[in-house]
Amino acid sequence: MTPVTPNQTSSQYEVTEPEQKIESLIEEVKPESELDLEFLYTRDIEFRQETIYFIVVDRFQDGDPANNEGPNPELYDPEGKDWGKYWGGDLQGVIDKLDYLKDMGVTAVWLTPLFEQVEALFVEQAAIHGYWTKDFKRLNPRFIAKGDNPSINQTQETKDTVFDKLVDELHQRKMKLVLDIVCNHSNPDFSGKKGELYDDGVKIADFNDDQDDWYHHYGEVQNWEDEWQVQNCELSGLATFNENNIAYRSYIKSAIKQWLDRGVDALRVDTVKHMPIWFWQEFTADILTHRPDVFIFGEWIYSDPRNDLSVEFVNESGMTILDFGLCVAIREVLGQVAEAGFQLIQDVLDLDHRYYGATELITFIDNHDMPRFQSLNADRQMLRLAICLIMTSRGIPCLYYGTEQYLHDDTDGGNDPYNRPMMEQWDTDSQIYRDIRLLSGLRRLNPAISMGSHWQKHLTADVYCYVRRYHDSVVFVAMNRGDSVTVEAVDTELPDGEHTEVLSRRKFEVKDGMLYNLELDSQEVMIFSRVGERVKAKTIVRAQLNNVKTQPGERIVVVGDCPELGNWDISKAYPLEYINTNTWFGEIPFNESAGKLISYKYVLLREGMSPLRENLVCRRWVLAPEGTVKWRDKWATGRES
Ligand SMILES: [Ca+2]
Ligand SMILES: [Ca+2]
Repeated sequence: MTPVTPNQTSSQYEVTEPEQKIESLIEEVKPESELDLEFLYTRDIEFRQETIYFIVVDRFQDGDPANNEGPNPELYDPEGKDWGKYWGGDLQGVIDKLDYLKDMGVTAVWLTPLFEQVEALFVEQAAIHGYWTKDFKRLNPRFIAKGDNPSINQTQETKDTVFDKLVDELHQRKMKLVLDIVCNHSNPDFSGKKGELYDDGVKIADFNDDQDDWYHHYGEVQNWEDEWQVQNCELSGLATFNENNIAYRSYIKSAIKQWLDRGVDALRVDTVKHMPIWFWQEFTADILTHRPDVFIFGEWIYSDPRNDLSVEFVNESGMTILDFGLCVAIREVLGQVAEAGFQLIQDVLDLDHRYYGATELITFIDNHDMPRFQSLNADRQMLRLAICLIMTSRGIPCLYYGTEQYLHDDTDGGNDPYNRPMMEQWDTDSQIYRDIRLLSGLRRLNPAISMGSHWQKHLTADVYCYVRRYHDSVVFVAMNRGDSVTVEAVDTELPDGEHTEVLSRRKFEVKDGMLYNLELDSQEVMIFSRVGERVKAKTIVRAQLNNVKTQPGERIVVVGDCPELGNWDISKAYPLEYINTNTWFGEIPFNESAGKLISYKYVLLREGMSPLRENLVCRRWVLAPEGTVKWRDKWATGRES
């Protein structure tokens, strides 16, 4: 029973108390138990306060010219003009710019896949994006120092590579590394070598000589409405793994675990809709058993709260996803200035109740697979509105590299590959750079942004005012995409008195919770923040209850057998906060019962009626002696009592 080594960046999750105390408790309860203790009080990474920055490694910064030619100089264009070839960016370049990112408020860096790729052109394109892997246990030699890929079967024993230096430099700055992984496919056909796969330099599979059934052989997806085809057939000729093969599953999981052991903090998972959900459930279970404090999000391309399959994936796969639904709406409203206006964004947020964890979705306005936001709309003020929106809305914001420098190339509408230009400047005084720095700080300071509910307060095609609320913390946002306008009165939920607007430092007077005659300039955005009391305790449980349908006026409390939960006295139970019609959430402080086994259940309180308790004996948990843990529970239907 080895405790998981906490990574260096999440000291608040460390468990320093000796295990023995817990161990004796467990034995009291279940002497024959073979359960791993970690399961009972698992720390869980809290990622909602992070600000993610997504880098296409080859196009960010060339920190090591010696690796540019790689194994095949023909795939490198020193001029940076051939969009299908490598241009020289690498991990040393990322390290060189970490202070630039840190100062901007970036707390987590997502890099395109770093694994060794096929070294060839396929449809005039080299694997600069990293999604054509040849060996999941080795690194792309163009991204690391010469000699960082040692001899066969030794990659994971060498710990002084540029990759390790990157992890170390990130963690020294309290930043996190998001590793981009692909489980669905390896690589396409080039010179008859489709799907040649290696295990740290040793060949283990070959699509064209697939004796051990590592791949599916069903050809290209023909009908995108056919779920079986989408999961089993090929995408653009990529050799598609046969997940029914246990040897394949063991290989891919062992590869990812090795990189986690080298200090990776989070995973971004490619093409999740192309594999069955049972595969992902097994995958996330194994990964989280290996490292419970790893945060995982997937790419379900064009996921949408109206799409049952992508919603099911978020709720049942063990990972969250990139929020394409909100991305599309923001691009329509602020990029293409759709006539319907902000209602399109509200329509998406109104469906948050479909997700168990809407506050953990990854929000973004563009990425490497679509034209950059500014290729839709070059107006810098509109970009500013879009950035302020994702920095203050529910979800975890992810910025595409260069956005802060207004980087875009509009050739052919700016779509792939023109959405991947080389970084050109590093201006730490650009408006967007400064906004992100400010709002990233606000996200960490004010829990209403990272964990709270969303309330629309004023909505026209051009003007959107909303409140984020968690307990007594509030953020009020007003934005105007049109001509200057005066909003007669808008409810801010802020306490009365003078408030300083976050972006402009101007002062405003709030009366009866309202702002009166609020003048919004053309394309102006205003943000107000009030930070309430923060919960402090030895152990904080972030309890999330889903699948409970409440009516206005009803409340949810947690009652249990310990003083913090009222010793089964419902009048002393701990109240949760309403997030949306499907989700209640609260940070519950534990001091006296930290490190102990407790029992609890949820109770629905209704005006004029007796409390409705969950219909189960109770839930049980051994609380971590200190740190933060999460409970993710689903309401067990109560019966009338
Ligand atoms: Ca280089
Ligand atoms: Ca597949």
